[in-house]
Amino acid sequence: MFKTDILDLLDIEYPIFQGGMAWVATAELAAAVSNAGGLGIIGAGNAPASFVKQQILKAKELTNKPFGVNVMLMSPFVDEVMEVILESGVDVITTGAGNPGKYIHMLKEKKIKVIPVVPSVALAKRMEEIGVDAVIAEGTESGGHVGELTTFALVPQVVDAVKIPVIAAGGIADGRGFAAALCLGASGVQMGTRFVCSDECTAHKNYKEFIVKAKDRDAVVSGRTTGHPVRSLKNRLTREFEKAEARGATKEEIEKLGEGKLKAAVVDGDIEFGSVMAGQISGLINDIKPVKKIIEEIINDANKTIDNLLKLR
Ligand code: TUI
Repeated sequence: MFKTDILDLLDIEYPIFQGGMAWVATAELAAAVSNAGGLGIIGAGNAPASFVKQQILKAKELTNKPFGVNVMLMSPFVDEVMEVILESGVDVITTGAGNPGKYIHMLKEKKIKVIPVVPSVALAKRMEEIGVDAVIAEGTESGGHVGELTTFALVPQVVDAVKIPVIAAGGIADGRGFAAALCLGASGVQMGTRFVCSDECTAHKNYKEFIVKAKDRDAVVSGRTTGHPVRSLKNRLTREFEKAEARGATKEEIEKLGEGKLKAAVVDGDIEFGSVMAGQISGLINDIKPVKKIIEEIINDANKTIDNLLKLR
């Protein structure tokens, strides 16, 4: 069922990736997703290499299935994190917030699969040229650091531009979104926000409940003037960003406002002044449940969606 090319490539059961979200995507969440047949991914974010190493070791204790690590390329520790990944026998890495070009050669040498997130056709083509295994085309609906194009526009354009598998991300949280992504030519999906609202996710209860309460227009973008726009749920922090940008604050001032705020939200549960990064699909997410149930429901609902679609012919 839904036997796309990435199942054999990654030795997984369902073409569903869990986004490698900084602070949120810990070994516990990644292992739960991999154990349920998807691809769990540890989020390295801005964490030091020693923390990433611990997380990899913990995930190996919790699952025998393949899992990945997301490397956030703007991290000050990116070189050390890559070293840890090369040493510790991770199956696959995804990358975000930049171009992983300079690391490809050493990763390929160790047979580690590389799947970068791309926000554009141009970057997808460049990544294919340097030999990555697949790309994740992430639309601006997603949470966290975002590009400009929507998933609906980006995915089919990337699919037509490259021969490698394309994973769709941004705005997907249920079986309809999964089926739609396959219709656009994707080989699978990556979901972040949906997996935040799982029992196994170690993020603070306040963070999960804030997503459950969110409505369609609550996930807003801040920091466009810095060149690193970030989508998070409206709160006092996003209003501070708005005010700072309106008065023409410098890039440095705006970046300073955001420092440490993701951790404050995820770990300490400060949903008022913290950065509650989440996607536009937050309004669709109304419950917190086991990872296994999330994945099973998506596969069952996608089947129903496609059956209903065929009845229209
Ligand atoms: O990376 C993400 N999402 C993230 S990273 C993050 S941590 C952070 N915190 C504060 C400020 C900024 C980041 C939170 N969420 N998603 C994948 C993603 N990658 N989205 C967009 C991109 C991207 C953007 C530009 C990938 C490549 C790129 O290319 C630059 C180039 O060199 O061409």
